[in-house]
Amino acid sequence: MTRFTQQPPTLRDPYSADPQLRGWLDRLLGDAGHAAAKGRLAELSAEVLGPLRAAHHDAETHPPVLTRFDAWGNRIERVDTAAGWRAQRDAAARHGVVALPYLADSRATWGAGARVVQHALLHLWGPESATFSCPVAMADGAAALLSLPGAAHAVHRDWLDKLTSTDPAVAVTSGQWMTESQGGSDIARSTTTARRTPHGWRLTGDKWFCSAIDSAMAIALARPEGAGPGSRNLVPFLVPRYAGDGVSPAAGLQVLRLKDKLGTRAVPTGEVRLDDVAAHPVGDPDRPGLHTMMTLVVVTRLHNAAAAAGGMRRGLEYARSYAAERTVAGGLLAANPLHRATLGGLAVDTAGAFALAAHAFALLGRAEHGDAEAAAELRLVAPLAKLTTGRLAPAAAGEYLEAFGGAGYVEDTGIPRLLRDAQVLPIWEGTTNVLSVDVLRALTSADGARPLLRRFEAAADAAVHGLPGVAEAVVAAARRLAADVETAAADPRDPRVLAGARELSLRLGHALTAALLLEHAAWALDRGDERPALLASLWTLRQLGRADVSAELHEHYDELV
Ligand code: UCC
Ligand code: FAD
Repeated sequence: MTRFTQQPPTLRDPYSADPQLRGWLDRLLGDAGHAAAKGRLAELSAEVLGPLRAAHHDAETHPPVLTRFDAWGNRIERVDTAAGWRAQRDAAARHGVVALPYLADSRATWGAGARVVQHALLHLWGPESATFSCPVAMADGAAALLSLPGAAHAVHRDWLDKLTSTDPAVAVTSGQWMTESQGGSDIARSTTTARRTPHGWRLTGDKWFCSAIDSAMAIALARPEGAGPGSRNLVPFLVPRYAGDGVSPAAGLQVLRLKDKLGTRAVPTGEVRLDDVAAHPVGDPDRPGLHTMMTLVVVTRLHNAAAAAGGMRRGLEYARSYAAERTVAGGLLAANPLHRATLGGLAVDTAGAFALAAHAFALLGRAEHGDAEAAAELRLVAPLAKLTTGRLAPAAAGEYLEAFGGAGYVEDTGIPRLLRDAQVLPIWEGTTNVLSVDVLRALTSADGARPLLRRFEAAADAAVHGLPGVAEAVVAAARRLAADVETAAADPRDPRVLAGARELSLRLGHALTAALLLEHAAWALDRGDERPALLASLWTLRQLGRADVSAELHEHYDELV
């Protein structure tokens, strides 16, 4: 009897096999800038294919374990993680995934573009990181926060140096403790308090979701005693997680439980009790404000978009590989028009998610380098990128599973993880609805939608090179959006406006994506590269024109997938 076997999907080198990534790096960094990054990207890519894939598998199959007490009844609160998780920690430091934008030599080489290079690293590594990309995101956010002028204390500097170290023996990651059981979206309800003592500040309260609880520090929101209610009176505090020995928990800190989660299973996410735990305010505690904390949150939301786009890219790659081997109805799946159209559509969505994430990181770099226009655009692009990619990723992941048939539902193929891990992306770092309300907030701020509306106009011009109907779809969508944005900005608290916030935000996100893809396509056409124009046209027709482009997706499968 012959044993029945199926060919497992293989992975090509994620850097050299991703023309969109390479094209965007050429444009955003210039040829010389991209050339300067190639060595780093190729090195990480090679590691992703080998040791990091193995480490990823190890960490996923050996979830973290919390031991609260030793055999003698002493409280130890030890979190044991897999060797693979620790290998990811080591790799994140060595490859500078957090550090890159903060290093003097990368700033000298790429300037604001260091954030673009960082995004490329995340894109390559994230899907094989066992979600170590989560503590990386929070460490980056904490580093951005500690880089603010208001965080100039020696304690801040010391932690910033560790967060941005490329030496695995020195580098640390951070947690981000915002959520409390009574409200994760509604941070205003936070009850954790901060008390000033002769020996410094002390925090007391319960934090309900604390991811990467093995990290050396966290940034926790707390309300200084005597401060008023509401989110405006919360202050970010730096909390060292461990005592001086680096092993025992900080005095007063308990990890009550690890969450049993649908996905992100390698990440230890704890429920934490703080009872007079030593902490250092970031910024002036007498002048509280959530806006300081939002420096961190904007960074982590961008990482979320990067994770969505990276995960979608990897799902596509696996599905492409499987389709090239699997036979149905007397031929290869990759030759079947309907399957080709299905994967072609996913390739277009993947390209859109990448464009949003890449653009957001480019803006972040420019904003951090003092570009006020970029900062104004980022205010709107950050929630749009997070919420739009956060909805695309689980939808795509569901399709990737289906593309494997039954094998996609079988745990040890590794495929179900794509869906489980994608499903967190629209929840943490602010749900789709909460970010849609944030979009309304941003639309009423100083520059409002102006930067986006300008992009839509430029896109309409660029679209004339695309497939028939593309320019018309952009112009019509832009006109409708301009009117709807004006209505929303006039009275963002009107229940009818609030009810439509999600729909409006997603339409804005899709139109922004079309604009970004078209902008890139126009640049690429000048260099004789027609693939980006195909992607941009298909995205625009599908998302803005609501057209059925199945025949084109089938026809152009080899270019798209
Ligand atoms: O989930 C989490 C970590 C997960 C693990 C890490 C994953 C990383 C990605 C990995 C990839 C693999 S941490 C928890 C995340 N939680 C949230 O994001 C909270 C969601 N809720 C919101 O976003 C809400 O919109 C709030 C809490 C930010 C605001 O609600 P309020 O209370 O209604 O706030 P207000 O009154 O509208 O605004 C209060 C202040 C104002 O500033 P001031 O006081 O100067 O007037 C606002 O302008 O906050 C300012 N503000 C902002 N500033 C509010 N939103 C923003 C913003 N987006 N940017 C700048
Ligand atoms: P709620 O706020 O109760 O939301 C319930 C529903 O109400 C949602 O559908 C939401 O969209 C909707 N809703 C809420 N407000 C509005 C509104 N104004 N308008 C319209 N609809 C609204 N948090 C941390 O601080 N640190 C962490 O490290 C962390 N790690 C996490 C890890 C995982 C795996 C998960 C799943 C969550 C993590 N979180 C963390 C918590 C996460 O940020 C929150 O769960 C999230 O922000 C939602 O808050 P909530 O759970 O209180 O839901």
